[in-house]
Amino acid sequence: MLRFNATKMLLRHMGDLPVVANLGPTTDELWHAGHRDRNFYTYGSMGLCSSIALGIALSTDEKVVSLDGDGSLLMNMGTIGTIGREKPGNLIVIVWDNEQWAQTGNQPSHTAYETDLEQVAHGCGIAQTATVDNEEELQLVFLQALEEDGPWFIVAKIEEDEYLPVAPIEPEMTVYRFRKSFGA
Ligand SMILES: Cc1ncc(C[n+]2csc(CCOP(=O)(O)OP(=O)(O)O)c2C)c(N)n1
Ligand SMILES: [Mg+2]
Repeated sequence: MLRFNATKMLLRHMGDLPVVANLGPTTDELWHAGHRDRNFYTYGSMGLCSSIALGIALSTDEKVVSLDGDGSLLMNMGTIGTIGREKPGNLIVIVWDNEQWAQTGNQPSHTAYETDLEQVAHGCGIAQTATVDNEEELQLVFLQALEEDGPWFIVAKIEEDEYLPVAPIEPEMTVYRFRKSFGA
């Protein structure tokens, strides 16, 4: 599965829901798939994607989608425990798992070895989990996650592709646009 194609598919089902994107190509591909006020791009903030999404989920009744990365989540694995503790029913975490820290030189991450992030989520008390390796399965579980209470934790196994051009993101504008979209 390719992250860009899968991102476009998710956006087609997402309507106006807020989405937080991991730094680097995940953010770039979200921007290219469809720039919108409710995209929160986390340039530079490695490891904080799902933490930010958790905070947003706790402050709104809308579903909130986190598009995280295996390497980033591994660096801040405590956030999975916090999600399991707080259990926001409206949070959907999708981990793009290419089993590597791709953008810094394709170093294999722990998920290329024994670490199974779905089992970690389960062990942290998150009941709604899945691991998928193709777009059809991801679509099915995502549609279910949009309908049913979570928190959801979905590991999406992906292959690396050519990178798209870096998106013209300005962090201050991201915060301004995003907050304004909630009426703040
Ligand atoms: C605190 C911190 N450490 C290291 C980096 C450098 N860095 C940026 S992205 C990245 C790898 C991210 O891996 P992953 O989340 O799996 O995304 P992928 O590159 O595979 O798309 C690293 C190590 C950083 N930005 N911040
Ligand atoms: Mg990765």
